[in-house]
Amino acid sequence: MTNKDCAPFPNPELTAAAAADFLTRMLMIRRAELKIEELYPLEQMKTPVHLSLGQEAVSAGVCMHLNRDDAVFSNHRSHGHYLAKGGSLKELIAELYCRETGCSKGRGGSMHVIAKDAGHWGSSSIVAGATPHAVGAALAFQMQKKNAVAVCFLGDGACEQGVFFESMNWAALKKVPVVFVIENNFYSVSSHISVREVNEFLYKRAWAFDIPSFRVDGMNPLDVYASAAEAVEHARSGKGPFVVEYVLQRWRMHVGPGDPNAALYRAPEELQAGYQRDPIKEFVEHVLTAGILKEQEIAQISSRVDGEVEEAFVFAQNSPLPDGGDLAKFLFVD
Ligand SMILES: Cc1ncc(C[n+]2csc(CCOP(=O)(O)OP(=O)(O)O)c2C)c(N)n1
Ligand SMILES: [Mg+2]
Repeated sequence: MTNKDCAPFPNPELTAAAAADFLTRMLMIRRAELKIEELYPLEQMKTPVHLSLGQEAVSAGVCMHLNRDDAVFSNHRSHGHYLAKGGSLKELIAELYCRETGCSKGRGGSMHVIAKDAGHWGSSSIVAGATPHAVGAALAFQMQKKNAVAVCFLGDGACEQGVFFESMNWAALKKVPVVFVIENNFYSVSSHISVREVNEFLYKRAWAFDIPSFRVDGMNPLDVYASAAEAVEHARSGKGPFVVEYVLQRWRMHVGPGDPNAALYRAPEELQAGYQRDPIKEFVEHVLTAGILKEQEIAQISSRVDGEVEEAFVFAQNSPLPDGGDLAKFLFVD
C-alpha cells in the first residue's frame, strides 16, 4: 500500500456523539465480520463472503455524512456499506444463513444485500455494475429537486470496467449529485494493481471528465471523515459529481476467511510489513488523547456491539429457511 499523493486534511472537529457513532459503525462491521469468519468453517452460511476487515473506516466515515434519504450502492464486498448505512445487522446475518428473515429473504446471499428503508439501494456482484445505478438515482434526485445524494462504493478492479467511465461521463455531463467512493485495496482477487494498470492513481481518472477528486489515506478514519464531508457536500450543493480514492489494506483473501495463500500472491515487502495499521485502533487513540471519549464510554460501546452481534447470530440461526416451493418467488415483478 502506498500513501503517495494522499491529500492532507486537518483533523475534523468531532463531538462526543459523532465520535461514538463513528466508532459504533466501525466496530459493528469489525465484530460482525470476525464472528462470520469464526463460524464460516461450520458451513452453515451457504454464501461466499468477501470480508472488509481492515476497510471499516471508509464505509463508516462516508456514511457518517449521509442521511436516510441518500442512496448507497455497493458491491460484492458489501457488509460494511450495508451496516454503515444503517441496514439491520440481524437481517444481514440471516441473509448469510439464507433465511427467510434475511434482508433479501435468503435468496441473495452476502453479495446481494439491500436495506431500502435505510437508504441502501442494493449491492451487485457484477463488478462496477452499480456505477450506472448510482448515476441514475442521482439523476432522479436532481429531476425531483430532492436534496439527496447517491454514493457508489467500488473497488480498484471496478475502475477497469468501461461502464465506470461511461458513468463518470454522464454524471459530469448532467452534473448529478453522485459520489464515487473508490476503495483501492490494490487487489482485484489476487492480482496486484501494478500488474494490471499503467497508472495506479485512480483518482486521476476523474480528471478526464473534469470531475474533482482526491486520493486519501483510507486507514486514517479522521482523513476519511474530513474528505467525505467535502465530497458529499460538493454533490449535495449542486456542484455535480465527486470521486474519492481511498487507499486501503484488505486484511483477508479475496473471498472467505483468513488469507491462507498470502505468500503466493502478496509481495514479500507487504507480507513483512504485515498489517500494522488498524483504523479502529488509530481512532480510539485519537478520541482518548483528544479527550472526546472516555475509556469507560468506549468499553460500553464495545460491549453493546458485541451483544448485538451475538443476538444477530442467534436470530439468524433460529430463523426459518425459505420454503423450497417458493424458489421462483421474487424472480419476476408481478
Ligand atoms: C463484470 C465482472 N467481472 C468479473 C467478476 C469476478 N470478480 C468478482 S470480484 C472481482 C475483483 C474486484 O476487485 P475490486 O473491484 O478491486 O474489489 P475488491 O474485491 O478488491 O473489494 C472480480 C474480478 C465479476 N463479479 N463481475
Ligand atoms: Mg480491490
